[in-house]
Amino acid sequence: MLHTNYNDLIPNNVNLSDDRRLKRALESWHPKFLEWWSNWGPEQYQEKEVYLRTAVSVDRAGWAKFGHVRMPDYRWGIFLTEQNKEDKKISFGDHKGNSVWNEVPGEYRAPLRRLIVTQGDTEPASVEQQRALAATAPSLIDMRNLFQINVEEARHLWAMVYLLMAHFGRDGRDEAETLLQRRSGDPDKPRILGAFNEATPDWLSFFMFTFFTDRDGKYQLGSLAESAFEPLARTCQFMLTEEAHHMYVGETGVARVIQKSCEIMRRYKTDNVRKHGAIDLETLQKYINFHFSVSLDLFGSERSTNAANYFTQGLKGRYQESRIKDDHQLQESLYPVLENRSGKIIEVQVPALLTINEKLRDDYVIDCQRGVDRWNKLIADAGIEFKIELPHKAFNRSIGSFSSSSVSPDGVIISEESWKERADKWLPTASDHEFVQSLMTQVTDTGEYAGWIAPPRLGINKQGLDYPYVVMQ
Ligand code: BYC
Repeated sequence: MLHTNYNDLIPNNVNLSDDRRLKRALESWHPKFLEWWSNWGPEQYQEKEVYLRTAVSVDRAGWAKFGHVRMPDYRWGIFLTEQNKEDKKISFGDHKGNSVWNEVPGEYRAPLRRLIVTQGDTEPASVEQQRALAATAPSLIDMRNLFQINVEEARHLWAMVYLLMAHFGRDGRDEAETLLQRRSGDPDKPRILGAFNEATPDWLSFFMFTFFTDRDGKYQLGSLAESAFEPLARTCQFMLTEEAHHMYVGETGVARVIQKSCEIMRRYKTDNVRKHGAIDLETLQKYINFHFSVSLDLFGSERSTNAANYFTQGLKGRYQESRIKDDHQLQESLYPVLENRSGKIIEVQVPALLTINEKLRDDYVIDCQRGVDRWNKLIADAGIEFKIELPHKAFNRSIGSFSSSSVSPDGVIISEESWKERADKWLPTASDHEFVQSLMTQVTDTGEYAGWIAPPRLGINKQGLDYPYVVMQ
């Protein structure tokens, strides 16, 4: 047994020091977590000092403490957003108006466990997907951002493991072990959701992943933050504060790729930026098509009785449930979904209760579009005629109504042959991947950047761009 002072090691606001059973469970999980981190977390650089943000409390002063730290010494804490309402009420579903639950109701044990495990599984999965990227980091600040995201995803794993161990007894402890055993992309023990078994082979994919897939995280966590099971709601609220930085890394990362491409197009008066070591906007569009469609799948089917049950049971709400102006029970209302009817995409009205996944997906699409608009503004400001577009919701889907239809990015159902002929124009090909990979060389001099990406506008925590974000000696 490892003798560690857990009160010091795990910053928390859950009275860990008073809960001997939970402490014991975490004590036996902790070395397994560290073993997973050393085998499946970031490759190399574990001994380097990295300028990281650590949460040591949930208040303004404590949730973002910056300093240099070796990643294995990172303090993975357990935090729930403070509860400031005395008698908080459930805001949706059959139990609307009743007090929220601090313990798991027996009848909802299985679905709650499933939701927490599905959420928990994505966190280590993304760390596994990104583990080789530091070797091709385009700058020290990018390498640092990668590591920041990795340690925080691991903290999110801790957050879910805490819920499992504190509220699900023996089953929860077993699930916590299994979360360390599944592996992204492993055909024998894959991660639960599709996108988390895809490779993240290069930095363009990484920026796309953090823009599109982390944004699914924002919407899923936002829905779980509405849960009647208060420990889950408060845990997810706190996770959302960290998630914002991940999406910022994605959005600014893609913006810097665009900026570089536009600079080169203008400087050399050419569209052939590849010749000059930059990524062309057509390739960027293909990456967007891929990552957007794979992330849309993460919301589940358009019609889902699982989601309807989660909603009526009060386990998972809609995004910002309390701001929606309706009865929050959805017994009568309808919601539009798309369907393939005899080779045409048509809109049908479906009982809203069945379309909870679709509503969340629609909220997500609006949010993605805002980021795309900002990217397009950069292109327009550079005087270049090119418009990035999100593909149609039905394009390249593996889950839901369109999983067996071939659909073009502009939303036309096409034959399978036509799809095969044209897919290379829409999705990254092996040769696109090869080209992007050919640009991936590591740059570790402070304040220097790889040729395919512009410098960021700002450093981290008001530090300069030439700050030693990772100490390389
Ligand atoms: N891949 O009724 P349906 C994040 C299954 S990301 C594989 O539509 P449901 C992060 C489904 O399980 C946020 N299988 O599904 C981001 C079901 O199986 P059964 C992660 C899929 O339950 C970046 C069947 O298909 N959090 O945090 O309504 C870095 C029927 O489907 C998929 C959550 O996802 C798929 N994509 O919805 C790090 C929140 N989709 O019952 C982290 C928790 C569906 O036939 N999860 N299936 O065996 C959920 O709320 C729900 O599980 C889902 C699925 C929304 C994912």
